[in-house]
Amino acid sequence: MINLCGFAVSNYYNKTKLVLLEKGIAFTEEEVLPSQDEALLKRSPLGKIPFIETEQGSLSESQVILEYLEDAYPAISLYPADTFERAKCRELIQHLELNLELHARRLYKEAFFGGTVSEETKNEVKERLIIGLKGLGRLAKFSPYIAGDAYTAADCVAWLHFFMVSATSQKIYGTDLIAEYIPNVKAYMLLLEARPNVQKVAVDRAASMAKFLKK
Ligand SMILES: N[C@@H](CCC(=O)N[C@@H](CS)C(=O)NCC(=O)O)C(=O)O
Repeated sequence: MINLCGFAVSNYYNKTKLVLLEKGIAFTEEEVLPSQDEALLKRSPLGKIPFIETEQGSLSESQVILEYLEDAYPAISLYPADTFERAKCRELIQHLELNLELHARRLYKEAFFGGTVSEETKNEVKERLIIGLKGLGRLAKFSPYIAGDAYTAADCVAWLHFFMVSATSQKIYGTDLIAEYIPNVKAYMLLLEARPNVQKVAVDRAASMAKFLKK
């Protein structure tokens, strides 16, 4: 049985959880906060979450975990069968991570944690997010799913990153950059949110967020 460790405020945790749910893999959840405690560093090399524990040992890095789950549990596949299409699906995931999420994260301190971010950083991040969004717009198919006619791991990842980048840009810039640069995104998000497992992750995320904000 897989043990998923982390907490449901984290996009990376939710990405891993959604894929476990969509693939119908049995798993337990253990609430673990990131830290530099020696005990945690033995389970996750940088003290980050998420990580999973398997019978063979623990595994960190959400994308590596997704690839492992795909290899170890192929019965319900979240990647296209065709080799090139599989690569295109991974290309989308990589773009979402590198050209959206990682830029937006530089704003989280002010958007969600009561800190402040310099105007210079805000301007730089906005510029990079717009470049990333335009690039993603060139890659994404939305027909109706992001990689084509089948629901894939790239949709699991896109749903989470779009949510966070949208919330962050509204807080910092007063505008939803996702809606501005990806015109079909509203219908796309509604399509994904009709899925029971997406709904479960959203409900758990909201509960975890409320608990986190109370603290
Ligand atoms: N590349 C990692 C990122 C994981 C990550 O940054 N997790 C955050 C929580 S959302 C964390 O543990 N932060 C603590 C830290 O950076 O020390 C992944 O995809 O799993």
